[in-house]
Amino acid sequence: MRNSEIARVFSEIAAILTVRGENPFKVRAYERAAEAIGSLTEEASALRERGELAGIADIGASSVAKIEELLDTGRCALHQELLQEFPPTALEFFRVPGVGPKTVKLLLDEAIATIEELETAAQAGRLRGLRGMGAKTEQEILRGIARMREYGKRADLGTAWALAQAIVEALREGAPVDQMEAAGSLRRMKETIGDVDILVTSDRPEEVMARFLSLDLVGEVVMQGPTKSSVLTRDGVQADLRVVAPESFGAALQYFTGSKEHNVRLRDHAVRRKIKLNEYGVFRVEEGKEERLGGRAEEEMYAALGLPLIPPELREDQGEIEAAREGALPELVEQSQIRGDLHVHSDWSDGHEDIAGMARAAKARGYKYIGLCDHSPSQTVAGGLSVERLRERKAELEAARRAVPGITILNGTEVDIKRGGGLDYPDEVLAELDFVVASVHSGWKTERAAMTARIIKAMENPWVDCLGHPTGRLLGRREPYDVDMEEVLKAAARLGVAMEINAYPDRLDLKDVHARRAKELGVKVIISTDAHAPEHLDFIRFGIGTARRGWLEANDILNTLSAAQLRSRLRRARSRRS
Ligand code: DGT
Ligand code: CA
Ligand code: CA
Ligand code: ZN
Repeated sequence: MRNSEIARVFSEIAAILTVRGENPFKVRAYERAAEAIGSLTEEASALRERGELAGIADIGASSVAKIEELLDTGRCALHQELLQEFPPTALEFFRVPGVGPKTVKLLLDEAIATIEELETAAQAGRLRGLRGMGAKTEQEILRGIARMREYGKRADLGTAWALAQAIVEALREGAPVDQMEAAGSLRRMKETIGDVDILVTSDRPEEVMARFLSLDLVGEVVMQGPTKSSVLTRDGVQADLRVVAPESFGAALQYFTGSKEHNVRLRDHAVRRKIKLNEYGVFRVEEGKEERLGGRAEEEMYAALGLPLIPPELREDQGEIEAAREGALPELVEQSQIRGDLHVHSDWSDGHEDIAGMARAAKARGYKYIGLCDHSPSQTVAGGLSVERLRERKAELEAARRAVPGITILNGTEVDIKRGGGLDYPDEVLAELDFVVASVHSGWKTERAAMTARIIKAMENPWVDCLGHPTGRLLGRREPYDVDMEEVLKAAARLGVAMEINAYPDRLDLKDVHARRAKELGVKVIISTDAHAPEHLDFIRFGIGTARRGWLEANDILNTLSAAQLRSRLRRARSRRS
């Protein structure tokens, strides 16, 4: 049994216990175990063989027992027992944005147990009699179902990335491949991925195909052929593999990277120059004759048009071809330029690792600083720190500074923005901190004007350095809250508050187009992972992808600065607001 399947069982237990109204801390323990298992870099079965399951943070003895039960029997008794009283089809309800545990309980009491039944009931106006529900809720539910179906077919970037990585590694080890690259929306780092497209060259294509179709992660073969096959993985994501000739690898990579809109625009551009582009190469067409100009390397495709290579993240037909023509492509930020992660949780709130452990993991990634941003008191379930606990944390933080030299640990917080725009710590407490991220974690349904005012009021606080995950969306699970982003960005420019690109793969918020607008308005961005465990620090690549899709360069991003530059920059911005 794979980690993702074990994690799913734990999440389902947590979901059902929530509906039963069990103690939130008990529920949270299962959620944390699910997260911990989901972020393991090794299979649980391997850890178990070495007797290391019990050593994983956030996996207690009872969770270890359940994992072993799952590994041995493929089932877990508690899970099965809970499913007795909870129709498995109703687990889908949790995937409908806007439907929470209270609603699920009401629905089950009414014997509504499938998405289809829920949809019919909402359409027929049969929900509005239920406690707390009106015609508006019915509309929200119907919209949520539509959203779920739309998203349901797409994987999040993190899942697709891990999958592509696993396929590439397996083929590199076990098949005669030469060149290999993932193309499509994954290479463009889009926030959700319809399917994974992998291209390879090989002089023994049949062996590559055979190996691909026999990979452990393959759930079902959808289509199989000598040069192209498609599979559905066990996670339900489709992956296509194409074997192409070496002299066409660059052409195929260009073509299958897309986007379709970019390719259409590029071909328009080519036709006017009597050039033909396709997945086999680039050709000059004159008097009915074709002369091959290239296709082995992707650069050749653009060079034939007199253009520099356009980075994949820009290929969305958003002005990139014109910019390339004018020599005005941005120098997109790169991972090597990121010098620190400024939104990291420790086990003082809901993280899985202690302060020194997070610092060591950041240092191992070449970082010069981290911002330790545990939650504030309102986040009771996420272990939000009271003022006393926040001050106690300082002692351990000092010890970690001594224990892990060579990296600056900023004493920070992720402070809640309360409903009126006030903050969850008093100003004199915030003033003691090196770095303050302010985030909305409640009142999602606040209407637009009030939400916008609430956020801007928080940004006016002199101690707030950065607005965390600015629209609060959880891809496929929760809609962004209704906020006037243009107004928020203008306020950020005026107040010198940075905007976070939260790299956690189900957030990616600010999203690409908002990041680009931020840059236009002169707003600085911070790319952070919101890491709750050391491995999460690697999510930075998804935040960088989003920043690149937003045309951002190193000087748009504060965490490309040195620790000293960053501190002085934050100090100056704070003094502007006080
Ligand atoms: P996805 O999978 O929905 O997240 O998005 P993509 O961009 O990966 O799309 P996909 O997998 O359907 O096709 C991969 C690329 O192949 C696409 O970005 C551009 C190219 N492509 C596919 N179909 C067409 C087409 O009809 N015309 C052109 N110009 N390009 C196409
Ligand atoms: Ca694709
Ligand atoms: Ca595809
Ligand atoms: Zn956070």
